[in-house]
Amino acid sequence: MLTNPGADATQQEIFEYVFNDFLLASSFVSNIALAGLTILAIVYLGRNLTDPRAKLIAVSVMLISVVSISSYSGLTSGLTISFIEMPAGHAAAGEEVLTMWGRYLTWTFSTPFILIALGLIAGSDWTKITTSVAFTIAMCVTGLAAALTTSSLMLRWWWFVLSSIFFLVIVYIILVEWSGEAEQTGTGDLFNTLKILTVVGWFGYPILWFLGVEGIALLDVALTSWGYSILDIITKYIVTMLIMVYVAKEPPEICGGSDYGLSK
Ligand code: RET
Repeated sequence: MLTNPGADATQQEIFEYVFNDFLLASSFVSNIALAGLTILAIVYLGRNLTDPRAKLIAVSVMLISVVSISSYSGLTSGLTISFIEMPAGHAAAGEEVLTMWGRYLTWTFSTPFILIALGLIAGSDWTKITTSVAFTIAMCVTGLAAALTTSSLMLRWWWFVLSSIFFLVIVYIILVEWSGEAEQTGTGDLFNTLKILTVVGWFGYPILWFLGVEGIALLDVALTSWGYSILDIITKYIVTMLIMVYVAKEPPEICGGSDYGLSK
């Protein structure tokens, strides 16, 4: 049943391929369910919020799951999956391998909201928050380029190196800049937990990319996909829940007052 539909596969063939592989399909569907539950939990926990800055953090974390539910729907339907031929020298050279390029594309939209929420909790400024957002977009788009480059193996790895350099900028902002700021803001305890979950979790993505079919092809597609899905559970839903439980109490450390963010 699991015959490879190849590079000219129709969307329906990809859809059927995904659903013939229980492990692969469940790695998508479970995340649709979790993203949906997380959105409902945010609505519930945030129902009494009044402070505009606390609400901004709640909206940011909600958007992570809004992007996620859409991303996994795209993968499930086969819309954002393709079979692409690997270049010469790759472990699967000449074969057409399943590439979940929708993941890399949608991280471009989800990771900025994780960083906005973290930066606001640390009490950082918009210069650093915007810098981290710009670099995560650069990291995800170059990661997408790495996955979709079929002309040369060297260029795939060059994109990977570029993306990794952008990633290190983000790691620096979180570990050095925001950690220090969070101590001063008084959110150090929560930020410390979020920082560990985020930095450790985020390092898992390039490691999986490296070990999976995109990289040295040590892990098969379904295992790689579950790897990403588990990392998503940690870096998105668990991080979101920790943030929302804290923000729901509207502690003064994260509140901005009723005129916060007014544009007049
Ligand atoms: C890639 C491959 C190229 C090198 C690097 C990567 C890093 C990806 C990361 C993704 C984080 C995603 C999250 C998604 C949540 O929605 C693109 C895998 C460095 C860090 C947190």
